[in-house]
Amino acid sequence: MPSNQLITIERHIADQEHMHSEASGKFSRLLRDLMLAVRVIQREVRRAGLSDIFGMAGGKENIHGEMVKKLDVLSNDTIIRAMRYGGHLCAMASEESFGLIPIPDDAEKGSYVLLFDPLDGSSNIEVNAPIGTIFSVLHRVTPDNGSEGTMRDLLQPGYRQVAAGYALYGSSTVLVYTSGDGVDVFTYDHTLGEFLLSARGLRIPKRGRYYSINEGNAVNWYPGTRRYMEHLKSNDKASGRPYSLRYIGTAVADIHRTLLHGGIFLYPSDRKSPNGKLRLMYEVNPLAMLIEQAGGTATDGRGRVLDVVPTDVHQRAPIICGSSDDVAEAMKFLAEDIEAIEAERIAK
Ligand code: P6P
Repeated sequence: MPSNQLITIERHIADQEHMHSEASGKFSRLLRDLMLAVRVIQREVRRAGLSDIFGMAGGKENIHGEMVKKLDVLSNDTIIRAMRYGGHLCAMASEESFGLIPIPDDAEKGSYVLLFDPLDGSSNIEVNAPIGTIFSVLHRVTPDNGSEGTMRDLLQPGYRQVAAGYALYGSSTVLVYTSGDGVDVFTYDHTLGEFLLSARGLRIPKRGRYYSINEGNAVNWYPGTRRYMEHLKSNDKASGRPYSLRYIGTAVADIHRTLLHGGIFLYPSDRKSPNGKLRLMYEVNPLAMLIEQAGGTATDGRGRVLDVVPTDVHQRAPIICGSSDDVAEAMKFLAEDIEAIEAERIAK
């Protein structure tokens, strides 16, 4: 619900500190430092058209072989620089970095790990479409004794996240965040340089009227996905069909609309991408935590996606998420795909 109070995100995080008894303020300082990085990124995103920051970062490729744009590199470096000496992290991982990002030898190692996609939707940079930053915070599982973090601290299932959120650089810059006690929305006030609380306890509608999927992948869809899409596009006034298609191609933007207006977002398993396209640790898990905290559902087509036990920090995961009634209906169709996927796997 809208908030008419004047509360900055720092104040809000400090107020929520009681949620993390072991935090001793470190949790708040972690988020405070992350918000500084987001402010810097949003400044550069807003200036991107002015300074020569478009184009490729000297033709660099990221670990997925994708040409990396300068803003990706800058965003990645900004977060690392803002976080590595804060004393609250023992390790990081990013879409733009190969493996574990260590905390420097001369820096204090803390109790948390941070996983992030520094600039989600970078293919939309040049066309001025919304892009975003996604983050996920976990408590370390190795001894909290000031030692370096390990891959074990990073590779935890999504239900163990202690906080998750995203910044969406759209017509305004919003930050959507949860630390397990519901979803709160903050809007950036450029005149103050502050994120101000704009909605508290965001709840996703039980059902929506939008579906969000890349229809260009239809040729690769399994039968259940195809039948579900035909169902959504057929006439049935009583259930509000046909739904409208909305697909921006930036997960943060498509999920933000789904959170506010309801409906369903899908990047499912298909014959070309058996594990979907989105990355589990720093895209799917944080977005799924927000959807669930807002009262929605997030599945990988088999079960709760937050229950998936990761084996690689860059692994992909199918995601079907949004309004609980819409996802429940989708699963009636997609259940058929599980058999088709299994049959094709055995046949190979
Ligand atoms: P496609 C952006 O590159 C991204 O990782 C997500 O933000 C977005 O949802 C997806 O890829 C779009 O992928 O295949 O539809 O272009």
